[in-house]
Amino acid sequence: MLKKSFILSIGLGLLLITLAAQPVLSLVRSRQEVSLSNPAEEIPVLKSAGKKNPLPDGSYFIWEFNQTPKMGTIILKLAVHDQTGDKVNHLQIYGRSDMPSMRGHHDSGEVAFKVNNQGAYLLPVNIVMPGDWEVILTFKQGENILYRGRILFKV
Ligand SMILES: [Cu+2]
Repeated sequence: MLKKSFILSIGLGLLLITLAAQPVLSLVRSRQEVSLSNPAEEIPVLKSAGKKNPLPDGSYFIWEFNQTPKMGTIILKLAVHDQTGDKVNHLQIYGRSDMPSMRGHHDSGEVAFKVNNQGAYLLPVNIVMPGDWEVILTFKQGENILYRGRILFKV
């Protein structure tokens, strides 16, 4: 009789420990998810120059440089097309250039592309050192970030 209630109380104790551990486990899990969404490594690498890069709403954009990247100022050019292929320029697009191997040393900060009279988005990129470079693109509609992607290239 005594043995039975002893086993019962152990069982109850284990149950309580399991229940108490639950909120801690879910807390740990949610913290990991938050920290994973931060690093720049998470931003997808875009398809190469001249190829269609899809946006979440079914439209797409194509990027290219005005010349083979070299020391000095080169121009990054984007063409955004809607689902039917027409050129559009209602989005705000920002570019941020830097060298991934020495992040922060040549960081341009977020710079807005300017739309020219042919509806193309243009951004000057200053190449100050040979090596691997990136431009991180951010597409915004109002305050909402629609899309982020990065261009990798070598000088
Ligand atoms: Cu550098």
